[in-house]
Amino acid sequence: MTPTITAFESSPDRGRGLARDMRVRWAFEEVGQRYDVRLVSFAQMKQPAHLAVHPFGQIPTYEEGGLALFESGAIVLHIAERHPGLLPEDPDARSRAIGWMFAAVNTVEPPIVERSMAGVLERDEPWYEARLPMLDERIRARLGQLSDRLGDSDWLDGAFSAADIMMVTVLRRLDGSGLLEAHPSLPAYIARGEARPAYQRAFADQLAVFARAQAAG
Ligand SMILES: N[C@@H](CCC(=O)N[C@@H](CS)C(=O)NCC(=O)O)C(=O)O
Repeated sequence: MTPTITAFESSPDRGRGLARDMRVRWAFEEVGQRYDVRLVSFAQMKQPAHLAVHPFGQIPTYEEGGLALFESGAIVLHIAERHPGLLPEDPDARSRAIGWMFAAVNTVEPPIVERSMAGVLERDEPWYEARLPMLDERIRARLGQLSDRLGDSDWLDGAFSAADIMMVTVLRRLDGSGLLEAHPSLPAYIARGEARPAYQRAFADQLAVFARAQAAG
């Protein structure tokens, strides 16, 4: 059965591939699994039909037969566990890769999301300018630590894995912030991910959704 995921009908990032369906699309492309996409509006995401699949009214979701999943990390892990190629065979290496997936969403992503949400929701507040350096500093600290660990390696822990899908897509959310450039290994790491044919197919597919939405007005 072909899995179906959900994605924004009209992505607020205007096709930059920053929404979290991108990491799921990329994982599907890496393993060569076909998938369908159901596009949802912001209003539809808050309706009972979508809330039955995603309790927080967000995208992405994953449905296949009787299985319904939410949380992009859980979905990518599910794909990686059912197809070869995205997690190491060796049990210890596999556990480390899964650990890096958690690190991406639980340690690196939160300060990045907080900064971008502040930019959207607090930009006109009197405290915004004073708070921004504190938010930036929290991100800088994480980027420094990540860059130290990555060193000269191509990927987080040996061969490319689902962990790199998660980390690259998390770091891409900093595009345009000016925060990545202090650690040249990180833009290079992102570029290695973006150069993968599977990434490019996933990116083109999500961009086509945005282009169609624009054309439809
Ligand atoms: N932790 C969740 C976050 C999901 C999330 O924040 N999705 C965003 C799009 S990238 C969304 O649906 N935003 C709309 C909303 O929250 O109303 C995951 O990784 O799947």
